[in-house]
Amino acid sequence: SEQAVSEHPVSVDNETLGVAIIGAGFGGLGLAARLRQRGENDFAIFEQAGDVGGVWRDNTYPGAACDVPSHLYSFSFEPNPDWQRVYSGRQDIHRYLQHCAEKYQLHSRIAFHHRVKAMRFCEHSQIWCIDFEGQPSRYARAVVVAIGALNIPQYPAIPGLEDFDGKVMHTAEWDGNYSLAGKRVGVIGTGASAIQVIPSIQPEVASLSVFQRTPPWVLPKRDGAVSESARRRFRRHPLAQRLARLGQYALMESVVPAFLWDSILTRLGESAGRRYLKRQVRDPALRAKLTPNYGMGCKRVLLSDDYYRALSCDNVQVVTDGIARIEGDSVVTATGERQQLDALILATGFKVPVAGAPMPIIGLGGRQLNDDWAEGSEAYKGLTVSGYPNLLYMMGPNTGPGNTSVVFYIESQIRYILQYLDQLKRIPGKALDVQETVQERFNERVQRRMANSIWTSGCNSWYLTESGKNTTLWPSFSWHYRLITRRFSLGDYRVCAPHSQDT
Ligand code: N01
Repeated sequence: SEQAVSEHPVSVDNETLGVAIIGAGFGGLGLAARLRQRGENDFAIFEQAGDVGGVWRDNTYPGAACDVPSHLYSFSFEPNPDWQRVYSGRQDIHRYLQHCAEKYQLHSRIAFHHRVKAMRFCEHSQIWCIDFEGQPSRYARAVVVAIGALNIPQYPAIPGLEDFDGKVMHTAEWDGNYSLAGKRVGVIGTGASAIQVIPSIQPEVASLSVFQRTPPWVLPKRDGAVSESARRRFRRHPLAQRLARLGQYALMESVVPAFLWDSILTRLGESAGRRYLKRQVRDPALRAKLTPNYGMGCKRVLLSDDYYRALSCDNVQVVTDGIARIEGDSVVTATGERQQLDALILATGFKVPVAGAPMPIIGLGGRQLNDDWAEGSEAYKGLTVSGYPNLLYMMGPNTGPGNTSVVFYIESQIRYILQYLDQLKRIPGKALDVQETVQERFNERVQRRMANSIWTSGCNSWYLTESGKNTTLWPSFSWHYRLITRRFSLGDYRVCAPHSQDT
């Protein structure tokens, strides 16, 4: 609430940061590294945890990995010739981010264990006041919210879940001290996290019940180790690595038309998915259960070399009847069937991203971002929101990639933010607020493009708000996003001068 934020007007002094970056994941570290490259020090990162890495620090479930190829899932300004696998595991990505923090000497600029409680823009001084849980408030001219899109676990509303007589773990809150060996385990969900955890735990558990509500589209991942000779080549010839990155980019970007327009490409993708399922699953009854019933791409297309194989194992059963409730140590399905379990894994995803900020953010005239975004979040180019001067979002509304690398988008945003910050230096004491009409026109164009896409074709995905609006994905090619964020235009913004009275 507004009371949570310090009410006193603050003045610009030496204690006021040029930029406060919230979050030390890919976005926050990337921006900070680029600031460092430019010799700038007037920034700090506030991180709620005790380490860098964001989702790659937090999602420690067995099998956690990235379904975007490694060379593409890294900063273009910090290539890593030593990636061990075509698709990296969580730990390798986490180590890469730790390496970036060290190389760019970011630790001295990171305040760990700083969880933001609330933020308020002070019109009197044109600076942001940031309140933390149990830490003194800090002030900054600009705030970059780089908290990631998928960070709050979604617990399913299943009657009796809280009283389950066994171990319950969400994939994003894994308990590494709990052993699943020899246990009767249930997994709820069949999304991107589930298809990674299921094959990883299947060999060690006594039995595995997979509760599937919607069968996903799955294509082969074609993962594998990167040979030592390839790594040597990448080390010696940076151009070879750049070409590998470009190849991976082109491959991923080539699927975008299938999502934007219902086309022959979509049909080809679906038939590849069905052929893969047929090759992997011999049992026709199981195959029928696993056949998707919606257009490919409407939910995230999943890549796996071992998911179907794991589901075909003797100790696994796929339950499709729907979960009615949980009683004692049993999951009871809609048909009354009971599955007795020792442990229940919730691979049920995250709260709809950017549907609201996880903390109160108070802008001009006391308006709250959560109120403004109640019907679905909106920003200009996913980055700035009218009424919240000098607040910048990374991976904000409608900038999620459907099936390519988030890092490409992050780098586009970094470029824009750096230009924004340069502009701020030219108007000391003032702030920039994106014009409402500019933001509105931009979002009308986004939603017009979205209307023809596979994402609004009727399936129920986390991409959509309750009213069916897609406020998460970018409805075009990623190079298009790079193009529109290439140049910062002052004409899109209103310059705000300090008020004599704070409102
Ligand atoms: O979550 P999800 P996720 N009863 O929301 C089911 C990123 N990611 O953690 O489809 C029964 O996709 C739900 O069923 P349905 C990536 O962006 C990236 O897997 O709604 N089932 C679904 O099957 C991804 O998109 C990587 O019918 C219930 C599942 O739970 C995002 O994270 C790896 C239920 C949730 O799937 C989220 O993926 C992993 C209920 N009450 C994740 N409630 C990379 O490799 C939900 N479900 C980069």
